[in-house]
Amino acid sequence: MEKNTIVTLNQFIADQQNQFPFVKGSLSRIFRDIQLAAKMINRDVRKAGLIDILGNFGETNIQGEEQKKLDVISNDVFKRLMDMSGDCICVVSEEDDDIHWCPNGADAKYILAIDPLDGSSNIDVNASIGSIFSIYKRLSPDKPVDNEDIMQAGVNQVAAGYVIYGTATMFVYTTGSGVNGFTLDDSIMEFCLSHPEIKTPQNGSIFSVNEGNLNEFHPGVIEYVNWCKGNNKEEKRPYSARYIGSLIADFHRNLLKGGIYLYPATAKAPNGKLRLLYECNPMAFLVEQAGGKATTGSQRIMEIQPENLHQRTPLIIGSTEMVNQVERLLSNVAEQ
Ligand code: AHM
Ligand code: MG
Repeated sequence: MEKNTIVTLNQFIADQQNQFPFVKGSLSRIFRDIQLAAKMINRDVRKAGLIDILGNFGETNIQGEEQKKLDVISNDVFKRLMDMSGDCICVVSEEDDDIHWCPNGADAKYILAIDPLDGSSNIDVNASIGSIFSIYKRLSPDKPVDNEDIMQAGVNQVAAGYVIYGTATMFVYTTGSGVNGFTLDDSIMEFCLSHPEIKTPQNGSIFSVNEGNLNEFHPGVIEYVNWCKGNNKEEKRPYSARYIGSLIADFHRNLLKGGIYLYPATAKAPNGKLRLLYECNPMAFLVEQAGGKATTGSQRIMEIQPENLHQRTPLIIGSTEMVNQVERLLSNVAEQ
């Protein structure tokens, strides 16, 4: 990117259409709508403290978790925009029990999976949160869409990305040809290319994990966390621990600086906490496109065949060499 050149997300997508014809048509319109959703959620997040939309909505979602008002608002924004355009057949959301069928989308090609507002425990304390999206194509235009279309493995994602509402708001996405990041210039309300062709370092010195659960982890993960804290000047250990409890914020930092994020299985939660469709697959697609790696510890995240909408999976994601090291320790312990 030449210095002083301003490339908006819309311009970037228009240019991509020439390079990658599949981005044309309804996919680019879905991007336009996600961008609009991001701006609307950004507006609400920024003024949440002023207009009494912080706090709990008073209901629980399918996972039995309390919903925040902003969770509900963000979920509605995405679905409303998709309903209006008719470019998606349906939306599956972390916040909804069932599939949301878009009234104008019966003949559409795409399926949208969203976590409309991830890390919502951070809303009330003004820490970074994010929206996550992932797009799949229906398997055949000749048959009605069914579970097979909606529950495809992550390797079939057509696009994925996130919006981080941090000190600045950023839109980071991939369509399978690298990862690009755009920062919202709120004086003109446009996402402008700020992080072209993001590549994550192959190794890093940051580890992000909820250490409060350490005693419940697999012995291989415990060994890895202790290894991160061990002393070795050449290997830049001890590593720095950085964990805010907001996947997008932890992931985004590690993506740019090099590092690893772990939400492993615990004794109480043998499949971990994070959801395959809404959180793990999109982040796995992004990290792989940036040169990193995402695994359960024994399987590539994007190769998991989903069996239900709200399925959870352990997630170990980040710089390739760091993820490899965890996999090595896990398999060593398994062999003993
Ligand atoms: P959420 O989708 O209900 O917000 O939960 C997902 C979040 C992630 O953003 C974050 O990394 C993780 O849960 C934190 O969980 P914990 O508080 O158990 O460490
Ligand atoms: Mg979430």
